[in-house]
Amino acid sequence: MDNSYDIIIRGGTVVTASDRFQADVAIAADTIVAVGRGLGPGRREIDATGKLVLPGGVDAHCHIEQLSAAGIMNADTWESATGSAALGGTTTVISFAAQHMGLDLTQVVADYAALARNGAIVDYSFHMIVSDPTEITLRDHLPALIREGHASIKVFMTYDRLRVHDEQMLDILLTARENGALVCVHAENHGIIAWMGKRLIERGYTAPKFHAVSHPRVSEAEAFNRLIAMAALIDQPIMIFHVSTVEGAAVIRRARGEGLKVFAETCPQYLFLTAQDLDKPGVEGAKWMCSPPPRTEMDQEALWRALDLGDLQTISSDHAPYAFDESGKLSSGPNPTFKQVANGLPGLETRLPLLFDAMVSKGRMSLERFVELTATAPAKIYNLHPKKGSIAIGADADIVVWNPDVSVTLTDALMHDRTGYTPYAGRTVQGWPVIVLRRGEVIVENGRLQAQPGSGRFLPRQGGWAAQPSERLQAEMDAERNFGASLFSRAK
Ligand code: DUC
Ligand code: ZN
Ligand code: ZN
Repeated sequence: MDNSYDIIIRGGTVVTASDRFQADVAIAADTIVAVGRGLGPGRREIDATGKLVLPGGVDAHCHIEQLSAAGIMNADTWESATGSAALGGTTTVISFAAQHMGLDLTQVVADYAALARNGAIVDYSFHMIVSDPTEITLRDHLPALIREGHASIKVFMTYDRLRVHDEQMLDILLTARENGALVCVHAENHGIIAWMGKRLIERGYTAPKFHAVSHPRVSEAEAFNRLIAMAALIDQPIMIFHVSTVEGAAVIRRARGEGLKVFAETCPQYLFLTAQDLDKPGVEGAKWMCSPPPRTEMDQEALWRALDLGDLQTISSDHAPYAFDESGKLSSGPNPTFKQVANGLPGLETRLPLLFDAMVSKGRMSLERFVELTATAPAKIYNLHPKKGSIAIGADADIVVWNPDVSVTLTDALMHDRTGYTPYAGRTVQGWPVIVLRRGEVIVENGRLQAQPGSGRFLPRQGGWAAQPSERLQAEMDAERNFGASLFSRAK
C-alpha cells in the first residue's frame, strides 16, 4: 500500500499566530494531515530550508468586479484580482455583493456569486452591501441569505447613493442581531464630507489633494461614536472598516474598554501613505485617492500602536482597483475635480509583502503577530477558522512558502491585477512569497500563477454572533416587557 503523502513541505520554519518551530508539513488531498519532524515520504517534496511556512493570507475586505454606485466598474475581474492575490500570498478573500438602490438583494448576491464561480482562483466569501433596506430585504431576504452562509453585512454611512441613515442603520443592526450576522461599516460623517467638498469645489480647490481636506479627521471619530452608540443600543457586534486616524483609534479603544463588541481593521494605505501622496502635478494624485484618505505620519504611528495593543485586530487591503484612464479614475474626463474621481486603490498583491517588510524585516512586530493580523484573526472574526487562517492538522492546506531574505522593488509592471499601477511603486520590500498552495494545490511557483479560473471555492460562513444579550439590552428588554412592547425584536 502506498502510504506516502501527496506533498511534504520539508525543513522550513512553520509559523502560526502563537508559535514558530522547525517542522515538515504533510498534505493529503486538500488538507494538512501532519506537522512534525522527519515526515514522509511525499509524492512531491517542497524544500523549504531557510524559508518560512505560513498560513495563506486572509484578506477580509476587497472589492472585486464591483460596480460603483456611480456606475464605474472595477478594473479587475475575479480572475485578475484573485490571481494577483495568490501571487501576493493571499489564499482567501472576502469580497462584496453590492446592492444599489432599488435592487433585489437576493438577485444581487446570485449575480456576484456567478461572477466569482467563473473566475475565482482563491477561496472566497461575500459581505452583503445593503444600501436599500426595504421591508422585504430586512424581513425575508437578509435572514435567508445569512442562513445560506452570507453571515456579514456591509453598510456605508457616507456616499450619496449608498449610505443609510441612522434609523435604517438601527433596522439593519437589529436584523443582523436576530440572525447572528456581523455588521461591517464604512463610518464617516456624510454631512461634513459633503459640506467640505462643496465649499472646496466652489472656491476652485479641485485637485486630488483636496480630497484629503474634504474628509476632516473629525468626520471619522464622529461617525464611529454614533455607530457605536447605535450598536450598543441594539447590542450588535460591529466591525469598523479602515480606521485611519488617531482619534478614530481612540474611540475604538474606549468602546472596547467599556466591553462593547467592536472590532476594527486598518489597511496598508493608512500605515504607509500620507495625504501628501495625493499632492502630485495635474490629476496624477488621483491614483492615491481612497476614502477615508491617507492621513499623517502621526496617524500611522497611532495605528501601529493600536495594532500593538489589540484595539485593531485585522489588516485588510480594501483593494478597490480603478484604472488611471477613462474606464476608471478619469471616467469624467481628463481633468476631473476630486469629487468626480472614483475612490480606491489596488492592494491585494502588495498587502502581505508590505506588511512583512514593515513588521518582520524592519522589526516592528513579531512573525507570529504578522500571521495573526493578516490571516488568523480575520479567519476567526469572520468564521472561517479553523479551516482557514492557520497551519494545523485538519486545516485546509492553504500555505505560503515565504523567502524572508529576498528584496523586491515594487513597480507597476510587477503587479498582476488590471489597475495598471501600484501606489507603492519604487518601494523596496524585504520578504516575498515564493510558493503558494491553495487546498493542497500549488498555484504559484517561481513567480508564475498556475491555477484555473473558477477553481476557487465559495466558503459559506454561518452566523453565530447573536450572543447572550448584554446587561444593558437585558435591562431594556425587561423594562419594555413591563408595558407589553417588544421594541428590540422585529416582531411587533
Ligand atoms: N473607499 C470605499 O469606501 N470603498 C472602496 C475604496 C475606497 O477608497
Ligand atoms: Zn469603505
Ligand atoms: Zn472598501
